[in-house]
Amino acid sequence: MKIASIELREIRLPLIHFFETSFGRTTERRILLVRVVDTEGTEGWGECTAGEGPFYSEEWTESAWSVIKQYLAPMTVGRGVERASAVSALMRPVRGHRMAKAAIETACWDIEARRAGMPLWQLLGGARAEIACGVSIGIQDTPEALLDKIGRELGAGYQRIKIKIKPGWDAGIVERVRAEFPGIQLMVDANSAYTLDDAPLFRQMDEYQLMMVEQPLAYDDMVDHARLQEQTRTPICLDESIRSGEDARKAIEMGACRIVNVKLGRVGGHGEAQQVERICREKNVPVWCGGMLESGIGRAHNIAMATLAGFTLPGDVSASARYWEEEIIEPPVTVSARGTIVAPAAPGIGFEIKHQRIDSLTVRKESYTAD
Ligand code: OSB
Ligand code: MG
Repeated sequence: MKIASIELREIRLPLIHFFETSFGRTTERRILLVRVVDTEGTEGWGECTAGEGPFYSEEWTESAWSVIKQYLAPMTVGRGVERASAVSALMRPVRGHRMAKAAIETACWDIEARRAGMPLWQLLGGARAEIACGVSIGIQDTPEALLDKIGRELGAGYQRIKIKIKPGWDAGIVERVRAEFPGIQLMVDANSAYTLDDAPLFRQMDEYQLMMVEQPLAYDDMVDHARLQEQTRTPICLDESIRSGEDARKAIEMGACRIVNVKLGRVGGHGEAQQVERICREKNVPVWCGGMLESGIGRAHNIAMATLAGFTLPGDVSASARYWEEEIIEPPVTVSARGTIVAPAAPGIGFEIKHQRIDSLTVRKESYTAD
């Protein structure tokens, strides 16, 4: 395929409920969408998963906008590649900025799948047509509100519950959740809110039969995570710290984690996500698909990725209706009563793009074409 143009736009999408992590509260998403068109007129869509501020990682909406505009679009527009898997190499001179790169790379995978007339999940090598779903529940105003939310998500069929923790909203909360819901698959995500000095807290957490503790320590650390894992029974899962297949290999070899959360944006796209999945599978480390409060386009890419064989644990990809009044894709993502999402059978990401809805949410838009 040869890339004829890249259209970059920002949409604003208010969340139905605020989402709070240890690094802050989000009420409205600022999402960058990328539409790539090849020289034969096939279009593909990708979503940049950068946050509204540089708090989950260094990347944020504005950094992604400028690096796409000034570097990534000029490096890719007008270039031809055999396969979507070769697009990352075109952007290799730019260090980091993986979420910005993934927006373009994933759109090219959508194009390749549409041109092949096959669903993206099959093109990626997916091993199953149905993925297992959990939910990620943010920090709430009161413990009662959290217990109420958990009850409702379990009632909807979700297979596992993840709750966000931070200092002051951790062991006491987990104890209450366990008392109320003794048998459920439960895990916590700290988003880097602790240090090794908090090891006693995590030893206390060992009492609550958690499936895993996600990213307790620094976002760029592996060494201290390995030390913490030596002192605790509950598996550590790394999110922020894993940016590539190589990171996954090193983290596993040094004992920094026993489970890996894979996010397309954080690793730079489908090609690198396949590497992470393969390396973890070869080392018998389970992986699952994380979420970044994506709109339907990012959600559709997540569904495709999560069909790969190594994704053996329920992920954070859940129904569109948990986030948005109205989706930007048709149909919206829905979850079955058994807590699963069925991967679509249509070509590409497998959902229709609601162009008018997207236009009405757009606050800025720019196009890049070969000159
Ligand atoms: O750490 O997994 C995370 C959302 C934003 C930033 C980081 C994370 C999350 C989530 C939400 O946990 C998952 C989702 O529902 O999309
Ligand atoms: Mg996380």
